[in-house]
Amino acid sequence: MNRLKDQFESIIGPAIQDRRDLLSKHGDDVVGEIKVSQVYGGMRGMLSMICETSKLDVNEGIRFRGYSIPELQEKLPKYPGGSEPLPEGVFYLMLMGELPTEDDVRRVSNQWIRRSTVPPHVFKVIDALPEHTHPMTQFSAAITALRTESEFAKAYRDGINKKKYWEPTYEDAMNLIARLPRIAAYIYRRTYHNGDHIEPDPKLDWSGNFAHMLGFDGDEFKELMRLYMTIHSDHEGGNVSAHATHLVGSALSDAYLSFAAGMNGLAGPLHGLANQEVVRWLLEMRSELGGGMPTKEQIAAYCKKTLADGKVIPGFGHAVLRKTDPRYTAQREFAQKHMPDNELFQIVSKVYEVVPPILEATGKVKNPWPNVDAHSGVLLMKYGLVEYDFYTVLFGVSRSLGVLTNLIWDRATGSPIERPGSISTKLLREKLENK
Ligand code: NMX
Ligand code: MLT
Repeated sequence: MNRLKDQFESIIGPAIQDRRDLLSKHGDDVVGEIKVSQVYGGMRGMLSMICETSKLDVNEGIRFRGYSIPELQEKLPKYPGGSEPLPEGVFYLMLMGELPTEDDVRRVSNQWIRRSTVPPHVFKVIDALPEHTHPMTQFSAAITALRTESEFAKAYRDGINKKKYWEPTYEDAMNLIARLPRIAAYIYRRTYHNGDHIEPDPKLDWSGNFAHMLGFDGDEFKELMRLYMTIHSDHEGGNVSAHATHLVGSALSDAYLSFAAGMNGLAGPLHGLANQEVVRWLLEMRSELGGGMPTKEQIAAYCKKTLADGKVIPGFGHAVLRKTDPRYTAQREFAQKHMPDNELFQIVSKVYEVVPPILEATGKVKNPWPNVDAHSGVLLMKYGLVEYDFYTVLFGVSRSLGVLTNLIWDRATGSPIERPGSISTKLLREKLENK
């Protein structure tokens, strides 16, 4: 018996009915207008899809099923002796729409342990790539290789009824989430530790075991992983990794293909790769300035040079947020608690003071405040995970929780193939000027 799956099944019917009611009452109501600037401007602010798991407020940041990050930190179950939320809990919350009990979280943990064996051919695919291959490329290739295990692909070939699509999708999502830490740790150990791999410890939780397989067994690092995996898990539906997963999934591509698409999007420097770029930028700045603690004036000059060179300051700005990202704040609080004297943390804090007015002064940056990626790297550096090219893989492991939950919901509610319209500039001009 799979209690979580049964519980989920029991909420599908009411959710579908709820959508039907809304559509029958308001199907022709207008929820927004589309400006030409939005059509050219990356569809910014266009309300165009449903995402049940989380919602981003421009000022307050992300809420998971209505709960802010501080609320998650307070209300979600913790590892015994720990103080950070378990990501198993945020997964349950996103899937079920309600806070989990300690038992619910333990059951999710157990499910993922039970499903965590990675078939050997996936490791062979990773090993076939040159060792210098970027970790995100290895990650994406491994996820695609794991597709051999897709229950949805098999069920579809066997002629499954569309009402049942969600069932093998649930199985694929749970199996994939369970296996990602092992795959990610394998890539890390292969790339940076001479292939000296570490066997999983099934007594640990999902994040604790991930930390262990990476080679970091300290309690503080495990707590960091629990926080990290919780706060990176979802950011409503329109961000590149979530949207790419949803888009590809809408063609009934299985969870493996869809998630690999999302990860290929996360690997872009304006999205998840920004976490490695931040550390690269900080270290380059420190080394160009001769090492040690830079002054605010030196940081300001370096930022202006970055902008003058036609580059972005990584870790700052956001397509939706207009205030400091609460994920940044949660990580800052972790640093204040565990590593207040750390030099890189102090540099990050100074950068936080210096950058916003400089970006504001450009007159074009809509959000001068730091995002999640501005802080994550320095925490990892402190515990010895210094190979920053790997950081986006950590983001990806966490992001699986949100985007795959959404894929389950997409299948459960019969979400259609996504197919927005497009137009050429010539035709748009004719449409606008000949009206
Ligand atoms: N440094 C320099 N210029 C910036 C920055 C920044 N941090 N943020 C925005 N701008 C520029 C942007 O490039 C654009 O310039 P142009 O008109 O010459 O093309 C202008 O300001 C207006 O951009 P916005 O409307 O403010 O931002 P947009 O919604 O287009 O992009 C980001 C959002 C996040 C892509 C952008 O702020 C950025 O490139 N930030 C740095 C990279 C980063 O930290 N990405 C991580 C985002 C979070 N995540 O994990 O995904
Ligand atoms: C994310 O977590 O996906 C990023 O903050 C980007 C976004 O929301 O657009």
